[in-house]
Amino acid sequence: MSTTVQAANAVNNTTDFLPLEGTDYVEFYVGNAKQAAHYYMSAFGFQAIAYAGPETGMKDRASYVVRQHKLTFVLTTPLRPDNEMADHIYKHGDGVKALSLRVQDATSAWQETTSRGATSYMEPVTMKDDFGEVVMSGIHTYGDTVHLFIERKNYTGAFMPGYRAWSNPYFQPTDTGLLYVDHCVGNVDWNGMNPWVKFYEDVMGFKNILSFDDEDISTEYSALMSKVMSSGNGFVKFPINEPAEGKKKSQVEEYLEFYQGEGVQHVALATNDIVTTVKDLMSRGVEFLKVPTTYYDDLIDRVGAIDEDIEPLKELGILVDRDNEGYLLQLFSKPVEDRPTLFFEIIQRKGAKSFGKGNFKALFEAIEREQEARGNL
Ligand code: TYF
Ligand code: FE
Repeated sequence: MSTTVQAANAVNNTTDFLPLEGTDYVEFYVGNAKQAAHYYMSAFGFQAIAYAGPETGMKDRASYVVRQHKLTFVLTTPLRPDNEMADHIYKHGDGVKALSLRVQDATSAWQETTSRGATSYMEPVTMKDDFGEVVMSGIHTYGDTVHLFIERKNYTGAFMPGYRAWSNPYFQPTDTGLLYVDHCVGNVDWNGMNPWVKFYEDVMGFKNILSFDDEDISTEYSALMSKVMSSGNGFVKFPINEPAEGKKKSQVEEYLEFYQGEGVQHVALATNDIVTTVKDLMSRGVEFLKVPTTYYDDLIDRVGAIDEDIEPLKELGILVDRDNEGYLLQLFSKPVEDRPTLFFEIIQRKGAKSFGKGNFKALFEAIEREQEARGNL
């Protein structure tokens, strides 16, 4: 057991060559963006915000922007087969293409990262319309995933130039209390974790704040290793998983097989009231992993006193873990596509800055039951 908790890097000042203000949006490449947008609205409680497509001058795609508090998703689909979007969907199925990061200066972000070895995805471009100006640039990360740097200046339009405001007065689902992106996890190839840790350190100035080795997180079957990378100010956190040798196939291996390579495994969405949020999501059809009810028998012995009643947590299957600074509540959805690839985590932090190590065993056993049912263990 060699979990290492390194000092929180509170000291962040002029040395941060890539100051990030947070996640601007997550863009998904999907087979049918119209229907995917409807799913995130009806099931997760997002609101319609903006649309881009042939009607707005984007001939090759349709993109729907949906939002809930500070959480913005873009659902994009190609309208023809001969492009990068169609290739992405053919290979990976629906998945995350871009983890877009808000910056003050997208030109500097691109220069600082590409000069440190990042491969350019998109040179800085300035986009203008009647509502102002947005500058965007981008670099490649693991697999076919990219980071876009978004500089919004004082842009006042619905989303960005190229998009128009979109809403449907007859369909405005209530929100489910999802607030912002807490972290985004990448699954990378065998022996890929340390090279990608080095990439986030060298190219983006991130720090490794937590590490889990295969001893920490091997269950009877699957095994993995994980290192959590954090931006200097802690606003952006990217854990990186790689598979480890276990008795049977690692859940990370299953992902790599079905995603046909490296990619985003889960996006963790923050709430201030996980019981209400999860009840609401369940009633709208979002499916979650279940742990055995024995998990709750000794919960208070393991995590100490908590503000919440145990009964609703048990009923919904919500997991709890504690660290030096507080505790957290979390729950994981089943994959949201037919391939066992991307899923969501719902997380409520009550002081804790960790990732739920105390839940790994119960969680990974729940994942393995699903793997088993799919015949992939
Ligand atoms: O983000 C994390 O580290 C936690 C735990 O396959 C986790 O949510 C790690 C790996 C995994 C599922 C969850
Ligand atoms: Fe997580």
